[in-house]
Amino acid sequence: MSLNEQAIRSASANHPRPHNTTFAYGTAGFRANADTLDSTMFRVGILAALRSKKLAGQTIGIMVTASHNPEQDNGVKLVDPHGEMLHSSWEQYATLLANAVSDDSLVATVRQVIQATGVDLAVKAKVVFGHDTRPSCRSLVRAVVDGLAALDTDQVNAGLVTTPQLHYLVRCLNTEGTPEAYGEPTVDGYYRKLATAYSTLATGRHLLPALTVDCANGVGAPKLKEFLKVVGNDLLPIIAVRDSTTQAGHLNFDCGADYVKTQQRAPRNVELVPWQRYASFDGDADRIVFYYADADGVFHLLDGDKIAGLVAGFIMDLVKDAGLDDSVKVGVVQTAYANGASTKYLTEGVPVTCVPTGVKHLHHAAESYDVGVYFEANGHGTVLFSPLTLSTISAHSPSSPSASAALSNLRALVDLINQTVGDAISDMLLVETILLHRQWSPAQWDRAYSDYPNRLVKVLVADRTQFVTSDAERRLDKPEGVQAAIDDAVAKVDGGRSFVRPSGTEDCVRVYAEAATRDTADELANTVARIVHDKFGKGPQPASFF
Ligand code: 16G
Ligand code: MG
Repeated sequence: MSLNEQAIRSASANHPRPHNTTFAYGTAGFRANADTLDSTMFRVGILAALRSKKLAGQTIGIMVTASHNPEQDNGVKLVDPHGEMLHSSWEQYATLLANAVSDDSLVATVRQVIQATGVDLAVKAKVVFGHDTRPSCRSLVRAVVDGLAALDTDQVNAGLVTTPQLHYLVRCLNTEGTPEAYGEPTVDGYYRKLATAYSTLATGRHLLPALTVDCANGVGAPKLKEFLKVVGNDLLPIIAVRDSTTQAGHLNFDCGADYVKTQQRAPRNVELVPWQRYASFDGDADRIVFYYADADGVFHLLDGDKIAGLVAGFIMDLVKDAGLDDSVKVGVVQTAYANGASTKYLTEGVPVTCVPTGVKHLHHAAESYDVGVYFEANGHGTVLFSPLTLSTISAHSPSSPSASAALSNLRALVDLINQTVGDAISDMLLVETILLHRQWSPAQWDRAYSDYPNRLVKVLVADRTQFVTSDAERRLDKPEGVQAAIDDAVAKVDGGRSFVRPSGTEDCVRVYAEAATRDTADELANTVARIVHDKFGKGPQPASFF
């Protein structure tokens, strides 16, 4: 079969590329102001079709979302057959296609990709796509569909879904009818799988007070409500707030996981009742953080690091109680943003790996453990069970009634966790399950360790590509000399740690600092930010970077 160049060219004419814009496939796909993205969406449709053809017609996923970004932005993430992020070797092709300057050069670039990757055009492509609640999704999804049609692709429209639901669908569609079948490939199937697992784990336990969930005014709101109808309120008392998806400008505005984590405070106008549990999703519901206030009204964050500690401890206990601790080992994967106190706490009980920022890195590293718990501090994460571990868990025969109870809980946990990607709804159920089993208040969960004071700041630089890191982003190799200056600054501070890395989603460099006290952490962040800004900064240097 040959390439239908004419189909591509004429469809491309309806999706002209904006001038003077360069697109780059970043940490999690393309992300930009929605007005600039029509041509990119069209081309992503083409790329997904090519990727599917390359992988023998397996289903590829496309999610139109800009996650926690402001409402006027949009973006797109590509999902590989197992439900994981697009393989990094194909990111360059995404970037090439997005930047082809004319309809003709787009056709030439498609040819180039086909040649470089050995795509067989005779294979029928299959793609499933979905979108979040942004008003711009409607027309951008149409552009995706045009791209898919130009390569005569079989399409499944998943409609309005959370990002992790789309990942789940991809994996289900590709494993349906095989021994690895992941679940029924529908959103209802997703709800039923999670609800059944949660009911197994929660039934008969003494209920905790209701959890208040801030849905970031995004897709998590309707999807959480759909799920609650399936699971029923008796087992899972939840109060949803910031659940408006129809009012313009509300998405992620002064609420949501990113706001709560970076501002270290509750969503605006959400009054925290002391000692009650709260959680925030982000705009596409693939992240979650928890928090509470103490009797003095002081805000306490339970972020991805705290979730990782809670989850790893619980799974290790279940594995031990089930009599599997000789054959199933738990490991944790973090990034340099993990609070030093969490790393110290975890290392006392489990192996801990540090990898560069971005889910693809964490996911990959977690695959090397029997049970790999991975979480970014920002609340994105999940748990992976290796294929061997899954068969060990399903074949094991317990030696006592208590081992048997632990084993059935472990089996239900495998189904409760969305193993394709971090999932706010699934992670929420996981945390709720553990708190229910432990009968813990958020303050009891928080007791494991106290975070070191820390500060994250942005520095605007002329060219962030000058910044090259190593050692899982904890050291700067380039520009030369900067790392030595950072080392000097860190050495002067009690308990100091600091690193600098270029953002993969915004045009800036990020500086992280932590130290023994609030003041010294803040001071260290400013000192290191000044080191960067003095030589490479753009615009006037602020008196303080936060
Ligand atoms: C993206 C990543 C997230 C990471 C963040 C870092 C995925 C699905 N998402 O949102 O994991 O924490 O980028 O952003 O990989 P930064 O590079 O701007 O600091
Ligand atoms: Mg997100």
